[in-house]
Amino acid sequence: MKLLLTGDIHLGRSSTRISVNGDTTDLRAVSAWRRIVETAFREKVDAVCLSGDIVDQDNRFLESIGPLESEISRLTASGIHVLAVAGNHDFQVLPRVAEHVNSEYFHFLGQGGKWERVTVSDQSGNAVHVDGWSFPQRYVNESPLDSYNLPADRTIPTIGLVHGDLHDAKSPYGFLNINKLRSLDVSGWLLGHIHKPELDCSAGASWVLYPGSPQALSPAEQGVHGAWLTETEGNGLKVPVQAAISSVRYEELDIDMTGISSREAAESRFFECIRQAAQELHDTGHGHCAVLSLRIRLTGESALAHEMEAIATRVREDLTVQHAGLTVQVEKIRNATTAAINLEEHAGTHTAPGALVDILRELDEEKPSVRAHDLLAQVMEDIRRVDRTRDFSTHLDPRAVDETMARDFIRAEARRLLSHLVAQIRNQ
Ligand SMILES: [Mn+2]
Repeated sequence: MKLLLTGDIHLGRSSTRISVNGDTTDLRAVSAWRRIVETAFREKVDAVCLSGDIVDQDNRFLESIGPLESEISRLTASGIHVLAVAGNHDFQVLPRVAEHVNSEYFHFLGQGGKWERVTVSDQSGNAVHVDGWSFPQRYVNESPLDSYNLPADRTIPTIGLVHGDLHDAKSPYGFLNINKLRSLDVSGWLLGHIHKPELDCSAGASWVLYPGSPQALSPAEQGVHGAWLTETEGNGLKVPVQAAISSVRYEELDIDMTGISSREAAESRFFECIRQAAQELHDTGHGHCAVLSLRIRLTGESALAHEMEAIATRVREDLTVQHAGLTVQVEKIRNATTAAINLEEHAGTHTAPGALVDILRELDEEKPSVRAHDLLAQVMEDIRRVDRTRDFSTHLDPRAVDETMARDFIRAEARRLLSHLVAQIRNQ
């Protein structure tokens, strides 16, 4: 049997921070949903699995109910099963949709936070269990896995559908422990909540998939965004494969400005790197993608470090690049270039710049020192704490906070501080 896997569609929303002159690319999540359904028909799947936050109840959701219901009906009328669980954004809406879609092929699973199993089969008698749990309200502080009680059946594949947070044990959005997921008799887990696609498929264990938002919705949602396909194989499920769906691709691009010493050279470097990014996306196959939105970070040491902000702003205003069939926009530029500072000169000097240089070095070591390790842990916790504050957590979708994010943050701040300290010393 063939299954299509998706979640976090957030019908009602559109890709944000896109402003390309004259471009008419459809940025709406609802259009991505229609492309997903087309993919389901084209791939002749037996079932479509939806892992929550299909509808965004904070954003024009009444307009989304129609297309959601009509496309589900189109699938079920063709004998394709649709299985859905609710997330924190659609715990109220999905039960209403379930009432309207009157088909034995539509299954709203785990209503009220109670695990529920539906077994679907094809005409040749192949079958798969689908175990699902739905958000009963917006916040869930206990782990949905604590109440998993469905019987193990190793004779046919089982897929688990649940919306929740793999990364933060204190999450108010249903913490899911990865080891617990792997220990249950389930062939694969389709999760929802985190918008960045994430596939964990350690050998010998069940795979765990965050399908990600099929339409990339913000500059934080980088990389390929789409839906996923899997097939039953004996009593298991194959590792899912991604099918690109999003009409927008957000990427971060570092441009190294080392050695650049004139305005003209800076502009050329800029355009050359942007065209190259578009070419690379084109060469790897961009599916439905029509807009490439770049968040650029200027790096390296340059004599023009202090002017880089102004140069970048001007280039950005003039910029419309059509390259390799893509419209390219520069959404934001961050200047992380530094004036040439000789780190050696300050290392181990028992001065403020010296202390920063030591921290920068310890962070880059393969095995960070106890101090660097503690600092990373502290910064990760600080970022999570800020993300959890009410203003952010109720309006923004949560993001995975990891060491790379913390390290980049510390490095950038230390560099910035170092430039200021060194400039002060020079000016004394
Ligand atoms: Mn969610």
